[in-house]
Amino acid sequence: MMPSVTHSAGAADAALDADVVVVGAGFAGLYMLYRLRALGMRAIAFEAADDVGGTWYFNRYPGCRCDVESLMYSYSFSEELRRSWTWSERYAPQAEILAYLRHVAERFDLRRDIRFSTRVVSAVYDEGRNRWQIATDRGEQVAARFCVMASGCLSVPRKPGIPGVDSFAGEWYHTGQWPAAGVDFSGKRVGVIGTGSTGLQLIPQVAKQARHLYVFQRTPAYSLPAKNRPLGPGDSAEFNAAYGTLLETMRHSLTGTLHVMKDQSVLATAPEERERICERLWNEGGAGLMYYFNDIAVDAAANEEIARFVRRKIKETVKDPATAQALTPTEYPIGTKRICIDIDYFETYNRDNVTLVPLAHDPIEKITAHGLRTAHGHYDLDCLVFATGYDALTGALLQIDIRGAGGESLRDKWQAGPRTYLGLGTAGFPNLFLVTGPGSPSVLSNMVVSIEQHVDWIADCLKALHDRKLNRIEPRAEFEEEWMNHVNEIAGHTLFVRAASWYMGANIPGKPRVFMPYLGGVGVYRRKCAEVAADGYRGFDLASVD
Ligand code: NA7
Repeated sequence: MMPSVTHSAGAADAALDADVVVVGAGFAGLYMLYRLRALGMRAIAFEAADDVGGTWYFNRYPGCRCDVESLMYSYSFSEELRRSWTWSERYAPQAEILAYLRHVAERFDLRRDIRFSTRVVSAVYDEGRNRWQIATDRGEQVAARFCVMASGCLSVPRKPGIPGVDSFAGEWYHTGQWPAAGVDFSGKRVGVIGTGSTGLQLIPQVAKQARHLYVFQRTPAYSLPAKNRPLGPGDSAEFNAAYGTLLETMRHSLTGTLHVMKDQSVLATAPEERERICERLWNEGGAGLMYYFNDIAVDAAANEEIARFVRRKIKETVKDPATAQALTPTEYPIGTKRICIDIDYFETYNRDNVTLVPLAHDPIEKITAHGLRTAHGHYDLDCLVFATGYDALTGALLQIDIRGAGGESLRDKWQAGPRTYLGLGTAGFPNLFLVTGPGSPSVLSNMVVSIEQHVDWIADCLKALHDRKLNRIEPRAEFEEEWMNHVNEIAGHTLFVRAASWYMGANIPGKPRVFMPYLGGVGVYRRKCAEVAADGYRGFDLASVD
């Protein structure tokens, strides 16, 4: 049975019915649609943008690229697809990743099941009919047996509540909602607020254009060089030749990549040997340095050794000693805020047209019509860029009014932080699936590998329900409780909980501070999910109602 939903939009065809509603048409939503179609289920996806791509649609800021290597950051589900696409660089730029996702949508004819420029505003579980009632901002209503949230972990941009934030009279942009037409900064005085992964990618590019660039830095970032380079036919051929083995390695690794942690401690390694390893990994580029030794994430002294190595590199790169000092992170362990991977970030501060404004001793007082005032002065600006991040992991879910059995709202249930079973579902919300939800490895992993694992699990689960003539699945509260304890216990053994990161919700005032992703590793997690499924979906209540 093929989907019968057409591509027309609007309130005219209200009260559509589908087996599954998918929210979002990025990497997760597209693959979910593909799997649902193969199962013969009627699926309809809603996407706020006017095309596919999700995160890669909205994040068009200069310098935006993936910080996982392109060859690993690709779907694995279709060999034909893999052979039909060639990445041009080690770390693909945003435009190329978006083109890849468009290629996927076209190749598998997925667009016909997607309603674009349509935002889901509520999802209400109707207990009597055992259906989700989905409402959109265009007035559509769809009733569906199942609802899959493929709405992204980093898809709700956050503009900070700085006094006067809306009074700026010049042009302003958030990196997560970049204009499709691009922005020309030539001849402009530009201010960038934010030095996370995004700021570090953006700053070198803006510096090349702007008359003057002021970087307003609250917390300095640890960053490793990408050592980006063009990929030649030989790179893909080599990867493809070993693909089966490489894929298995990624799927069973800690992070869903080819970084395989050694059984080697930083502290048990002689200093000269350690230096040699760090130097080699630094020169190879990418995140390898973070995943070689086995104690960086758990032992403060081990972590400090690696942090010191990176600090020394900053000092060697940045010519002005005061700027180098201000760019050097010291207040949190390396890797506990997301490690950045950059191209010429620190080098950018050697340019005459770039000024670092460290906010530690000169905090922002307010944004004015003409720029930005700190405690010590006013910076006149033509453009202001917010690289200030996202309401991560829960933002996209909680901006939808989701109501489960008995009308309970997800916002209420998650008031003290998200609670899930395996990051795949949450008790009290039957037939609702989360792709890379909180409590799963999600943002601590190669998202494409994690997305495929989740989508496969969900699709297999839907098939199992169908085969057993069941139509209702819901996580059991006690299993959710146990899973959350496990997630918290693992996080508590690491240094991650020592940093005020968006992993902890610390970037959003008032957001509960709980460590949201699962730190047990992609491979371990995959095995646990597979065991749960093999054990008849242990921890879920299954039923047939109606
Ligand atoms: P992040 O990692 O949340 O970084 C946001 C940056 O903005 C960070 O440096 C913040 O400083 C800074 N920020 C936020 N609010 C303010 C205010 N009010 N004043 C000054 N500075 C502020 O977001 P990114 O977009 O860089 O990266 C998100 C993920 O997207 C990334 O990890 C990849 O996975 C893709 P703070 O550190 O909070 O002091």
